[in-house]
Amino acid sequence: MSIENLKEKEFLIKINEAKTLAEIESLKSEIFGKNGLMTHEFKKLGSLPEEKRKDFAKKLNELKSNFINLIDDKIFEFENKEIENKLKQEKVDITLPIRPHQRGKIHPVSQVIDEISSIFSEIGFSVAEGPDVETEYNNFTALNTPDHHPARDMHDTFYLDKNKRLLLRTHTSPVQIRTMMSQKPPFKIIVPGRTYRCDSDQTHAPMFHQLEGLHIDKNITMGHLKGCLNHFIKEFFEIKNVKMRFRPSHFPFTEPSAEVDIGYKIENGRIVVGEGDKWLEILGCGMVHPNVLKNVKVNNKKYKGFAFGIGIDRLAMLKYGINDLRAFFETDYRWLSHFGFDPLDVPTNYRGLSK
Ligand code: 2U9
Repeated sequence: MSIENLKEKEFLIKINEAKTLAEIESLKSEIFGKNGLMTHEFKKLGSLPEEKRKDFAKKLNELKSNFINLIDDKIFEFENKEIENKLKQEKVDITLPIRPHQRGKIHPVSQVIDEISSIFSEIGFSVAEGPDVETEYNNFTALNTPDHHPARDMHDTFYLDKNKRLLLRTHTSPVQIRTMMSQKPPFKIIVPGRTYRCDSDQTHAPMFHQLEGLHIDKNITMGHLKGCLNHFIKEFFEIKNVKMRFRPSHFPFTEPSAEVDIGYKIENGRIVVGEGDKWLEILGCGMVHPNVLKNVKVNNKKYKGFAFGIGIDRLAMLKYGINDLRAFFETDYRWLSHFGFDPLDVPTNYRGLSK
């Protein structure tokens, strides 16, 4: 059976002969758009007598998937061509002479990671790192976030296989899991690194940076956590005092959990951190959940500890007055020469972090 109104053959030829992405997109809307031919035919289904409806629907669905496959193949072909052309045009001529007046700069995110590492290494933390591609066990299950836990959806995960066994880590926490599984307590580490969530707008990028901390030992309390974070914030913002508050919160991997706000005010159009009557959320933290310790075979009667997590990109924006997150990842040399740091000025606490 053929559906006359659909001009099947005519469209098949048109799709095959389309020369540009725009042409194929316009054909797609002619067929599937709000007033498209296919849409019209589907609307007819309701008014057909029952004996005809089944056949007609079958044929329509066959045609639909036929058209969709053809159109998608064409779109794929055009998009690939576009990328190939772009790559050809953007080819870098590596034989060009160097430009001696231009020097490389340290990206604000790297600068902030170096600054934070310097602060924490002074108080006994070491830096741990791990892979960006993780197992769902290390990223979720071990962190007291079992299958079907709502927090899994909230993380908008990039899964790498159909069975959802491999993924791009949604936080740096799997590194703490790896460390605790392969070494013996006590643990006192910070973990900076790239993290990924399927989320992108003005204030979110699909790849962003986190820094997490973990301190597990005998007799560690929430008091140690407060003291540690208070010290960190003062050192990082290079201020003597900081107004700070802990708000109760919830994370699957810590209990109790809290979010930390610091006081701020706006003075002459600039943000002043540490004082003022406004509050700014800067990190999340808590005491490591006993289930997490059990999962990594750490005796949770003998050992306890705290953990915290900070978004590095936002912290860099805050400290260095950068207001567009997207510029961070555009590799624009002009932006970097403005916001970047001298590679020879390695941040240390005694010399001053950013001066
Ligand atoms: C282990 C146990 C506990 C890490 C934590 C947070 C709270 C947190 C966010 C801050 C800003 C992520 O980048 S962000 O959106 N993180 O609020 N992170 S506690 O807790 C852990 C980690 C590892 C084994």
